[in-house]
Amino acid sequence: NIQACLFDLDGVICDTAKYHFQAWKRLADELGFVFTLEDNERLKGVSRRESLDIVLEVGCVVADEKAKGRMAERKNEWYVESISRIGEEELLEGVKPFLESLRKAGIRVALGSASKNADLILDRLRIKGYFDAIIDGTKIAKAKPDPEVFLEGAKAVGVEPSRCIVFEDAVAGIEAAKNARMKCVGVGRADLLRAADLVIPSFVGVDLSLLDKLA
Ligand code: B16
Ligand code: MG
Repeated sequence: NIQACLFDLDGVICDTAKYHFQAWKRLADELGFVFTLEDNERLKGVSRRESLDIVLEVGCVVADEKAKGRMAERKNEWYVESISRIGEEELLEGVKPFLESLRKAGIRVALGSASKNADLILDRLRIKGYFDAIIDGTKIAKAKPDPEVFLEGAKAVGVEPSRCIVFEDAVAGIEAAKNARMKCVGVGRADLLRAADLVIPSFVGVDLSLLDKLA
């Protein structure tokens, strides 16, 4: 039986990708090259520093470590500025009722995100109280597809990996769940998330019966 659900943040609970995009685009504008929404797809689920390397590659910009550190910091300041203003309305549809039903059923809930801003985002969305554990970019050393973030989540809520379901929108995240020997529900397009055990387009209408399908 499933005893815990582990959630990715960006793309699963909230669409923060658009704010990441605005901030990376602002950096690209300053550096004098074009950064498109399509380029931004490559950053989903990827850590901040790895994202910067991809952005600089798009612009064919070469920079030393010190300069890169400053760029990542400025991008983050702009990003934090936008997410500091978000509210409950940015919660993706269906997420809150599903979190509520998990709580009522006594299923443990954890966050497993690459973001170092996860705490702030959960605060702004007013859903922190639904999480028994928050494992984010400040607590892990190895990025997805390494299973660390989800294994730590399972450990924090005291549940065996085989009894956990991961909800993920990124291919690397699904791989991380599989590497952790957990069940995985892809959130998004079935043609892109083939490695998941099951794919849902969104949480609209999703209830506890989903857990039985994967048990
Ligand atoms: P930060 P997730 C990821 O969140 C985003 O998908 C990715 O685009 C971002 O670069 C990464 O967090 C790091 O975020 O700059 O806030 O530390 O999908 O793992 O919840
Ligand atoms: Mg994600």
